[in-house]
Amino acid sequence: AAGSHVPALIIGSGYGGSVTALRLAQAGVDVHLVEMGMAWDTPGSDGKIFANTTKPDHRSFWLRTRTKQPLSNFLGFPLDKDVPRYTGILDAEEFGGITVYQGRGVGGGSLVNGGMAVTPRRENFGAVLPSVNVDEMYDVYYPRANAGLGVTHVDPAWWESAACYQYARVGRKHAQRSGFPFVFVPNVYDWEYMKQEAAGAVPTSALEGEVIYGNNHGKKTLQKTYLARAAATGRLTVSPLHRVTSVSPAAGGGYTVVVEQLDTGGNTTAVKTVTADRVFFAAGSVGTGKLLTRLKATGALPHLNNEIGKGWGDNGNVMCGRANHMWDATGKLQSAMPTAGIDNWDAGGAFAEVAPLPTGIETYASFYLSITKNPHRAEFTWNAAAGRVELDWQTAWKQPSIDAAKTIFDRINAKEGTIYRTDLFGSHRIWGDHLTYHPLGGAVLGKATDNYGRLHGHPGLYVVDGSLIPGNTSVNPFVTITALAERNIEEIIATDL
Ligand code: FAE
Repeated sequence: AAGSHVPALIIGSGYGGSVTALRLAQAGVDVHLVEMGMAWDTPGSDGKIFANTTKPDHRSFWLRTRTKQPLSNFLGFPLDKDVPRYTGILDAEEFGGITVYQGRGVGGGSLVNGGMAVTPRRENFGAVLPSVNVDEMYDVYYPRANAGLGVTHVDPAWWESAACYQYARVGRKHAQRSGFPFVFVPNVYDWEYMKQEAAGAVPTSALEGEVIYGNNHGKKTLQKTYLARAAATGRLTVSPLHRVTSVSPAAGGGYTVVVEQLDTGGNTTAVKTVTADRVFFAAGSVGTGKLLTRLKATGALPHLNNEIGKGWGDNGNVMCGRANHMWDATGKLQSAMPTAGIDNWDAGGAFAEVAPLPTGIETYASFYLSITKNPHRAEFTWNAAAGRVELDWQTAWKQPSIDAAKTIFDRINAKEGTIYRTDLFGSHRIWGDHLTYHPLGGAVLGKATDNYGRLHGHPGLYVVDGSLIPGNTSVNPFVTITALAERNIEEIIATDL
């Protein structure tokens, strides 16, 4: 409603926003959470909330008329198809040199991600967030984040014999035969549920290939963890299908926040104004980076500093597949939740997740998403003539990531006598170097903000999401985003409220 006033408004409901909502609510603050995506709490006509990975429909993509699947081809055939334009769950946001995949809805990226919940190796943390106390992170905030997210390890005995992890066991064999450290990776999926799936006792989700368009069962998304606990305080109000378009200082103190209400076709049906004492930017690296860049450039928030929009990176993401011999079948049943990685970070600058390729048929393929030590950093800038924010990432900047990934897969291919797959990304390409799942940076901690996420120049504005992290986390990012949000909000509650 026009003219309403809230003590705390949070923009976006991913990891940073959900942690902030819970801790503020527990501290007695009434919280208003504004999320541009849908609530994802109501089944469609098929009885399911989320669409299957192999059968994308209107629910799958954010305001597109044609799917843009990360794996665009299979056996040389294009997979994309027309779908009705809808406020679907996965946004394939295109910039000049990169497509950035992001979750849209209450729960942010937790709705679409693989659930891999990885804490970086302690000795690598200094390069991730150099101004943050390492002991505090590993003694207090990483444990708190892992507990809050419900992170657990797969039962190794079950894993060794489960048909759905044959692909991961082949991945381990090949990694170890080439001398690479193979590591188990924790996840937020409910392993007991997955065992029941495998036993045929419950409706399948991970074992049905569900992941990037949402999981109907089994995955502990933020809806089931942080946001459920925040709601239970009675102090949380959530507005789905509401998009923040402006934040500016209010005459009587605090900030005026302009919010557009959307329908499921993406049309604006109402424009609302709210005054908030404090505003927390949790729109994700791209959402927060774009919003702050525009608000600074257009004079809405004139005192933001020149670090706004900078330090953006892709966490060095690059994908590839390998073609195995016939005796190394990876299984026609593949759990969509990865459990394992190949750690060649020290020697080659790459940490490769052994990823599923849940097609429902035997592919003899091993598929990997590598996180690599890529030094390139891009910047968001305001294009006034076009009225949009641009990102100057260049496709060629993925070359260091390809080189790093090759330190693992060239060696495995040489050892096994195998080759790369060229049928997954179109045009006979080996490398999926056109995308990232892990956008990071844009309002970097200690640069655009102080050491706890307070934006310079405008008291009462905070950044709490992945845009604080300067471009790389050395592993999958959401545990680090969560732990950093836990650290920062504790300080902000103690000092600012
Ligand atoms: P995020 O979760 O993106 O939340 C931001 C929210 O803000 C979204 O819900 C937006 O809709 C909303 N929003 C944006 N702009 C506005 C606005 N103007 N007004 C209102 N709302 C707005 O941010 N990471 C891992 O650690 N492990 C994995 O296994 C993994 N797999 C992934 C797989 C896929 C396919 C994808 C896309 C990502 C994956 N990630 C994974 C990355 C992870 O999900 C991501 O780093 C976090 O979700 C980022 O958290 P933030 O809180 O920064």
